[in-house]
Amino acid sequence: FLTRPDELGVVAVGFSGGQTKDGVDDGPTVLIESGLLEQIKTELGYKIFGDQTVQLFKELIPASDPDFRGMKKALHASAVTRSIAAQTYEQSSQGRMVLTLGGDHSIAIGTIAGTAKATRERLNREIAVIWVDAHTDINTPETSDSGNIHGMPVAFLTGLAKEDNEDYFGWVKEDMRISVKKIVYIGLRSVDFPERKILKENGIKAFSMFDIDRHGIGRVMEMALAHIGSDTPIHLSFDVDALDPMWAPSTGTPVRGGLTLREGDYICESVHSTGNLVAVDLVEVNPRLVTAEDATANETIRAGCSLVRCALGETLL
Ligand code: B3U
Ligand code: MN
Ligand code: MN
Repeated sequence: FLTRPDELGVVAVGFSGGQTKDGVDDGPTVLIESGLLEQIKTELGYKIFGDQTVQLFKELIPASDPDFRGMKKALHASAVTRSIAAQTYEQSSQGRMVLTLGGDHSIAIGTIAGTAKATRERLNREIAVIWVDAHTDINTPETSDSGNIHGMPVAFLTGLAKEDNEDYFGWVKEDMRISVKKIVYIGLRSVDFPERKILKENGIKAFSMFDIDRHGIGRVMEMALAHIGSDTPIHLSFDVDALDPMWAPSTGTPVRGGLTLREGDYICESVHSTGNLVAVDLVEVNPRLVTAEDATANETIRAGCSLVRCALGETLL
């Protein structure tokens, strides 16, 4: 294993400013209240480090935050993700696996920047990223229709979107970036036209729901891990909307035709079993978006907890 097998650094991020729906800032609170960290300690045997109280980053809200290059609330998102990067860097530098509970997916700018830099310094290695999502989140500020930053994290992390101003993600420097060659997408089914072009032009590896139907999740994971190469540190960034809304309805932008819970768990299990996992994000759980069938958001919370436990080795002990 590339990290200490019994230590976990936790970062709990109640941030919703990368999109426009309230409630995703409650995600980490409900995951923790449902007993996730307790299970990780008592059932999986990890010692937990880091600030386990949910951070809301209200103190980082600027007096004024006008659109910048079409991005909404970019000053705040930049400041929050910069703080998250410092925290994942700190945990990862200690050789700990890092678990970040979100929050919307914009926070991955911080989580991945931090682990990428720490892993370069600690192991002299570039990380690979497995991005499990219905969406590609690779819009640049210029290609984005919505201006929502949760649709842009991969562009900033790969340098496809660049900015000099440190107040607007200019703090993401070369040593925090990842290579387009080392990203693999799984679960895609809602990709904007300009994003398709970006994927093609950069030869980015992507397994859509079509590929999963065609080959099965087992073969897709074999191909995904083969693309990354063995012996490469892996950051798993899991957007709960990759799961079908049957399993995870409480999320901001549900898209039908997604992964079953077992397929999601299998992805997490197979990444865990490589021994190369260095960080996990679970994002976009929004307990305020409830349905007639699930007025409590319980299904989504249970699914989120299951994914995290699988990534931490529950089923493979
Ligand atoms: N691609 C669209 C929609 C979207 C991206 N991520 C989510 N939705 N969750 C956008 O806004 O960039
Ligand atoms: Mn996402
Ligand atoms: Mn998504």
